[in-house]
Parts: sequence; C-alpha cells; structure tokens
Amino acid sequence: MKSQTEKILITGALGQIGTELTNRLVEIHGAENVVASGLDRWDKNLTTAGFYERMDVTNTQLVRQVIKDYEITTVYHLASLLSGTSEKQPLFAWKLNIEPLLQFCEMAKEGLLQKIFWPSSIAVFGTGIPKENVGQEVVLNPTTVYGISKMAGEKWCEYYHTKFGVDVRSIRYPGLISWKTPAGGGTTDYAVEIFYEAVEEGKYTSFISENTGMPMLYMNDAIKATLDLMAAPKENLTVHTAYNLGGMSFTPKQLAEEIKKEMPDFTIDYKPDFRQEIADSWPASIDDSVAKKDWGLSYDYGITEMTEDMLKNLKIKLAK
Ligand code: AKB
Repeated sequence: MKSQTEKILITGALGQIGTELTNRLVEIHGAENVVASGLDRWDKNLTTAGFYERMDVTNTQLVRQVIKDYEITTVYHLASLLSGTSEKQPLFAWKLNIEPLLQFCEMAKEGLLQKIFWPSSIAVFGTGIPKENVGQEVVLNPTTVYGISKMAGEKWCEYYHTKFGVDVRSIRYPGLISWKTPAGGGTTDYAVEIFYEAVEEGKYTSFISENTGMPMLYMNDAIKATLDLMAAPKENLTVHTAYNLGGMSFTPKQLAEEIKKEMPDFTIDYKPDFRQEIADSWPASIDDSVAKKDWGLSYDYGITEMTEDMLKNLKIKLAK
C-alpha cells in the first residue's frame, strides 16, 4: 500500500529548473519526501533533497525500482535536451525527450504513480503561425528536433489522460532566466549568458540578432507557475496537452537597454549563429489567458524587476 504523504521524484534535478524546483519542493514537503536524481556523482552539497539517486532516466528498470523503493507518488520529469543541443543529437534528443515520459505515463496507468509534471516549450509552435500573441489552440508546426519531440510529448500526455485518466500536467515554458544554475543548450540562453558576461566582462556578443523578440520568464515565476499548476484541482484543468505561458517578451536590444540602466558602460554586439533560425521559427509573444482562467497564472517579474534581481544576485555570486 502506498503512503498518503506526497513523495516526490525530480529528474534533471541538477539542471536550471531542477535545482530551484527541488529547493522549493523541499521547503514545502520536507527534505525527507523529496528524491533528486541526475547523472552526477553524489556529493553532500549537490542538492537540498533528502535523497539523491544517480540515475540515467532512460534506464527504465532502474527508474521503476527507484519509484517503488521510495514509494514515489509524484514525478517532476525535467530531464531533457534543449533546442540547440537537440539539433546536434537528434536521435538521442528523441530518446531522452520522449521515452522516459512514456514510461512514467505507463507507471501512472498501472497505479504506481499518482501525478506527473512534464515540461513542454514554446518550441512546439514553429513556422506559418502568426508571431504575436499566439493562442492556446493553434495548429502546431515545429521545424526543430526539440519542437517535434515536445509536440509529440504533449500529444502523448493528452492520450494517456484521455484514454487512461493519467494525471499528467504540462506547461509550454518560454525562455527561462535565472542566476542560480546556468542554462545549457537552449536558443533563449542568450538572455542568461548576457547577464554573466555583463557582470564579468562588461560586454556581450549575442548569438541572436538584435530585433528578434521571444517570450521569456524569470525563474521565480516559472517555479510558482509549475507548483500552482500541480496544486490546481484536476477538474479545473481544460488543457491536457500543455498550457501556454507568455511571461514577458523582449529582444536582445531591449534587454541590453535594461542592463545599461544599471551598468551604463555595458556594450553588446551581434553574431547570430545556427540558433537564429530556430528563434525565427518561434513566436515573439504568447497568449496565456487559458492558464490565467484555469489555475490563476500570474507573474511577479517584468523585464525591469528581473534585470535588477539578476544583476544584484550575480554580482554577489560571481564575486565569490
Ligand atoms: C530552449 O531555448 O531550447 C528552451 C525552450 C524555450 O524550451 N529554453
């Protein structure tokens, strides 16, 4: 018999979202109810979770064993290859981004798990869709490996929910900006790198061109949204693919202007690489009214508050 307490497993727990989500889940549920997992060797400073499992998430047998051993009820399955890296390793991206999700859905179907969170992305939209204020129910036409895997994952979530009543919830994250753990392999990562380089070098060369707008979200708001979605009553949820999240929208040039308000000598130049084509296929802004209506999505950070908080924290972190 499973215990009634929520027991949580986080995959990708040492990544950009994973680190901060783990900390928050530990605050809410207690370290003894949170199991972090990742590929790194265990070290006592690795995570705030009460337990750590060094685990390749594509190793189904091992993952099942971990779920059983800890009597896990809820999985935050964050392990994923992002858009830039996926273009370089398409077959591995498909394997990592899809197969473990299906395994977790199977475990939930069998009654081994009660709830799953899986991140989707604005990468699902793709070309031929209006750039601005893209709605929840538009035709999806991803042209990247990452976008294709996320679109397929969303449809699998919907399938398991509709056919078997699996409680799997998802968000189409925009670019995520944070200072605690660096991002890795994404197209929106310029908006994180720029802060590190501003503090360390006073200048930045952007791999995205100056007037390319993309939706972005500060990590504090991303964590809040994820937990709010997971806490929402099941019957309020009308979207079983993944919820749109708009956050804020800006271009590299606009972000540089914000940084200059705090650091007047900061300079930026532009040298777009292969990720420019990916960015060009994504929306510039997103309509997230369905998430606001269904589970009360709200944000605390705009571009100015986010920039102030990033610079304040990175100056302290990088001085150490
Ligand atoms: C990426 O750039 O690949 C991610 C995303 C928008 O999903 N940050």
